[in-house]
Amino acid sequence: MTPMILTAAMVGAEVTRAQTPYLPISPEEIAEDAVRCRAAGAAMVHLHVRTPDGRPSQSPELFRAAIRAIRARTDVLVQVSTGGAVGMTADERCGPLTLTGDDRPDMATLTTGSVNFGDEIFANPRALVRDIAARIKAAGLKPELECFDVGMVDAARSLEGLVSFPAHFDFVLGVGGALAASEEGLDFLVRYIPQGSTWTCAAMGRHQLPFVTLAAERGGHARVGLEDNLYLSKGVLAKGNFELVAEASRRAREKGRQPASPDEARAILRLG
Ligand code: KMH
Ligand code: ZN
Repeated sequence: MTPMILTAAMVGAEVTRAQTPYLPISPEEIAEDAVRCRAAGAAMVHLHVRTPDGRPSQSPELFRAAIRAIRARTDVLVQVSTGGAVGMTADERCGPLTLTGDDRPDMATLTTGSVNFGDEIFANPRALVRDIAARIKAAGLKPELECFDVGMVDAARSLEGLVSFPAHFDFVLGVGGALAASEEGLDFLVRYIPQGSTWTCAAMGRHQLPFVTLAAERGGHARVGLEDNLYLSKGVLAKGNFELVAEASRRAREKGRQPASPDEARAILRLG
């Protein structure tokens, strides 16, 4: 069976220290948790960064500091967010794509359409999506196509030329106002993406860990972490991203899937 790529969405843009004291914010905290995530079975981290006082930022300098701190201690792959936080401009969102040389990320996310995001709107008009897709391509990176709803798969297909197919998708399920986290929804999406594409599943909140099991059974990959879920079990905060990765690894193995190493993830995702 194909090894299962576990991605740790470690920081996000929305979670606060008031919600969980275990959210890593400084480069050192992010690196420390990343080392533990790698030991627990993560092949990749999905990275957002924060200012020292915890505000979301897409500053290249802050990304550089976090990426250097991570790479000084572990070989985990680094996938940067181009989603940032609701309301950011395209230039802000693309900050981490400007990093080059040893600071260049391994991958970048690309959300392919606009979507309700709780009570806010995560705005991704088509021109903006094409702009970010072009910048990801120019940076020589492979995008992870983030689909919060079914139509976003169609929107992704329309990026032919800016995105190579078969591609890699991330099904983001259970965001308030978007596609719910349901087994039927997942099954539909798996059938619906272009043949030969790879996929990962990021389910929100209490759905996060059960969807690792569903993804493992279906030959997919999974994303866990504090960006999407704070709890290891009902009422029990995860004491770091690594605890969620460890539980995801256990679930993967239970279904006969070994957590992929970064090298295996590179090969599965056909990263350059
Ligand atoms: N923070 C969300 C508004 C991504 O990382 O590419 C967008 C997001 C998507 O997290
Ligand atoms: Zn994100």
